[in-house]
Amino acid sequence: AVDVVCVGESMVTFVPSAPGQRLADAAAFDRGTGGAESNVACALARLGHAVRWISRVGADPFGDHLVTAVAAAGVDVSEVRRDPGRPTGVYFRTGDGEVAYYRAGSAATAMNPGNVGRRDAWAGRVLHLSGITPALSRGCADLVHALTAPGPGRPLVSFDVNHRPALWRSADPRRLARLAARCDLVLVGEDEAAAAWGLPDADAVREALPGPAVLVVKQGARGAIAYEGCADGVFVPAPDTPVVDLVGAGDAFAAGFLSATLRALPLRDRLARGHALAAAVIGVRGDSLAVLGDEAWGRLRA
Ligand code: KDG
Repeated sequence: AVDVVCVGESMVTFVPSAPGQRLADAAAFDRGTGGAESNVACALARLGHAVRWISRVGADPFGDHLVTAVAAAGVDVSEVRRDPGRPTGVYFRTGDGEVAYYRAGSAATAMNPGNVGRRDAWAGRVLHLSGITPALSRGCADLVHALTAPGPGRPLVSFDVNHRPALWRSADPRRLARLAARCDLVLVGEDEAAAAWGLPDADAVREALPGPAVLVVKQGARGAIAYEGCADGVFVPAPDTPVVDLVGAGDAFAAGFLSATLRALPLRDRLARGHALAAAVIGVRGDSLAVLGDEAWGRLRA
């Protein structure tokens, strides 16, 4: 039985080998793997859950690398399709927000409701999606719409808003709020909610999104507030942790929160698990926790 299905694009990532360099100046890059949903999938698998990642990658060496890397974390990649006609997406980033995507027309942008079926995407206890996917193409937006529609057998649908301004450009980010409203668990940063929707704080986000059974509003280094049902928000502070690279913190948080959700832990513990995973990814370079060894994972599983 599958616990969690994650659907979304993954990319090979390149970060300047010399920290602090701008993309325009860097001559050497370290390769890694990125992609919000596969980051979540890998972390959940390393925490001991049965996870499937559904996506499309090119029939190219970067596609080989992604499939191998995600499978190595213990994720079921049997539903990842290889597209000989489109490349695998790649992206370059620094540690402080500079991003250059090369993903337009990538294999994953060809996902749509015709090639990713509900039967497969709804096969787990949880389906995890993010707001990156609807920004990739019309087909991807239709897919997220189809997978978040009500219907018999729909699992708990988790949605990380992941507003990426570089992908939305002129598109209206309120579309993200409409998609989030259809989901059962929504994760969003307070800064994202302000930038995308003009909402000033966590309570305003809950007012604007009363539907999801659970809403988590992350407040960066301060902590996170979660709302469940019509109860007041519960705040859990984040641990004080040295920052090496913030990218991937949201994905790790989502994985920790989802893992604790699968274990039916109380809300406070779900938030604490989210923080613990986020702290682990913040302490290492790269988008994911792929570099953590077995011992570190053993501690995170405990
Ligand atoms: O959360 C980290 C992701 O944003 C990163 O791995 C790349 O998925 C990505 C994206 O589209 O920005």
